[in-house]
Amino acid sequence: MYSKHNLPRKPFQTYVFMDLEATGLPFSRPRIAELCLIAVSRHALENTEYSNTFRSVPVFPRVVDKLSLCVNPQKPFTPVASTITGLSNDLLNTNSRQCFNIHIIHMLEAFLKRQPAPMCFVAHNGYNYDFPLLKAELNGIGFSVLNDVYCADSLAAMKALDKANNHFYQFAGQQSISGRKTYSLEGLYLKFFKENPADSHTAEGDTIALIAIFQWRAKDLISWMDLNAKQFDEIKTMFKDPLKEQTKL
Ligand code: DCM
Ligand code: MG
Ligand code: MG
Repeated sequence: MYSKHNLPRKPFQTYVFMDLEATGLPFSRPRIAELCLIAVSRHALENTEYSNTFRSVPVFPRVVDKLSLCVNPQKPFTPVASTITGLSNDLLNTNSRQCFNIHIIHMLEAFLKRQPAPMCFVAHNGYNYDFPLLKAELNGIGFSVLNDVYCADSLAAMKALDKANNHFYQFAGQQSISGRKTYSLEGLYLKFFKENPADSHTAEGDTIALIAIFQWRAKDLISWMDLNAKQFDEIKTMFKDPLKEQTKL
């Protein structure tokens, strides 16, 4: 557990769960259309409660801070992205959403300043999608760092824990037709709780589902992230110059 300057770091005090919706997959150089952050204390995660029902979804922490925003992506959605998210350029324009701008930075900074440090962003597939995409948007308006924030990918964590423990943890979700195990958010949720998560592919719905699957193995995931989280500074941007992507709509 080391900080940027290779000094020992305290265990994370806050986990900031995050999900982004955007105009498409990485090859399409997507732009953010919705962002949700839910900050939960280490204490709440370590003391996860369950209602009595067998295989029930863990009780959602009572004390959290939430930030959920819709953003005008200034780029056309791919048809698939629009269908799964329920968002479209028309809908965001009709509701006069602003683009990813300085006000988002101010909100992010203020939101993070209220959380006890050190803190860690957690996103599912975050190393391949959410963190590099957030980085691209921040770079696009001239910000490269979020000071002293770490980040960890829950999908990478679950794969690593499964591998290290000879699949004892069995994080892998439903078997797909091909027989391959999937670590998708929906697959894991369905496997753990025998029901579908609510509001899939909305930023808040996916963030809430992520918190539930994290709570299911909170102790192991907290330990893994304490050891393996990366500095947000270390994350490579998904692409350069998102503003070049701007399309007249
Ligand atoms: N996405 C996509 N096509 C898919 C899955 C996702 O274009 N089959 C894009 C649009 C989503 C974003 O990735 O807004 C984030 O995915 P998720 O909703 O799983 O967080
Ligand atoms: Mg996601
Ligand atoms: Mg999502």
